[in-house]
Amino acid sequence: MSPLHTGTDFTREELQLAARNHGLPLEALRYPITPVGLHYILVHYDIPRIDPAAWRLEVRGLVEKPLDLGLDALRALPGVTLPVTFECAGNGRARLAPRPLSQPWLSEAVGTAEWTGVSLRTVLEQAGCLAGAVEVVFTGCDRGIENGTEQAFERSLSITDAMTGGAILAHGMNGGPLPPQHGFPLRLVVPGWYGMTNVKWLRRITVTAEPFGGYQQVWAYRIRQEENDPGEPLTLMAPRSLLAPPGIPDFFTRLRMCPRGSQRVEGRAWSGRAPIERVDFSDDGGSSWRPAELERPLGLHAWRGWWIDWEPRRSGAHVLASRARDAAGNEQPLSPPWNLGGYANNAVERVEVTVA
Ligand SMILES: Nc1nc2c(c(=O)[nH]1)N[C@H]1C(S)=C(S)[C@@H](COP(=O)(O)O)O[C@H]1N2
Ligand SMILES: [Mo]
Repeated sequence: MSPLHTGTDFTREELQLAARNHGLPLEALRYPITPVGLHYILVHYDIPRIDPAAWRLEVRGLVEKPLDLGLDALRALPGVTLPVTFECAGNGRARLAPRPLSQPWLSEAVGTAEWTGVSLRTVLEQAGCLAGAVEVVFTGCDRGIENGTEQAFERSLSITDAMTGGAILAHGMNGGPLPPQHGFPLRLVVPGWYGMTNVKWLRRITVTAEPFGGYQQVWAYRIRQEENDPGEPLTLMAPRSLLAPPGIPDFFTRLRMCPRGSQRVEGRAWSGRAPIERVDFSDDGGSSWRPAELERPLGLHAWRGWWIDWEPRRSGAHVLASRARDAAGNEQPLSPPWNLGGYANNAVERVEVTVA
């Protein structure tokens, strides 16, 4: 498990990860579908270079008919295209104190793409799951070391979530092929779940009779308060909202400068648990709130646009914030929920601006 860090300084290893895994530049919240190069990226190990002509997806384990599918065979199956919002489970980690040492996201590990592929259910039905199947394990081509043990990046879903959760085996993103950093030639996309579920560079799908005990399933990506606590697995994304910071930034501090007078503040809100029902806006750091306007939903599993016409009442410093609530009554907390891995911090974000 990640060691904890109490200082406000960042370590060399955190800088190294932050330079590899970039976030969504927050001004890109203005696009409903995130342009490919602006979508956040999280890669645990190295981005593998894969020869599409030699690559096959293997379907193995408790199936009637093992499959070996090439890219052309997958593209020939009935296709689905769906806008899906991804958020890394570690988003907001760098705002926790003490801070778990890992990828130091502030709030930018989010993006929405239009994923094209084949329904996972179609492929599993072609293979035919046998009686006794309980889980489906997804194995990537990338390899690395966790806690001293070499492994592939692997995650599982219950057979029910795999068959009925609307998951896609995606070979396309925003109308083009998957770029290498997003999982070329094939990745899993599970609508509503935190990002780690969406295994990239898929190599094998294994139907199993036992729950999967791999590192990314039983050790990482669990909400726990202490080391020997087995914890609760991370699944569906908690509600969250962000705003595209208005005005212009100072180059180094990125503090914002805004004009006086009415201006439109816009942002996006999402939840993997239920549709977004309400977004409130504050210009006094969360002491008072006003409802924002909501755009028409993009899709059942994509973020929802919101906006408000904001007229600062005076010059000087203001702290802007937004707070989302979903139809199941889940609402963003005002302060971050702490856990050992630094996951699922969906606390209200505060953006300082100076009106001049
Ligand atoms: N094979 C593999 N799949 C992976 C990862 C990885 O490192 N290897 N990272 C996961 C994590 S933690 C996240 S948040 C998402 C990020 O997807 P993206 O980089 O396409 O935005 O991919 C997931 N799938
Ligand atoms: Mo992630």
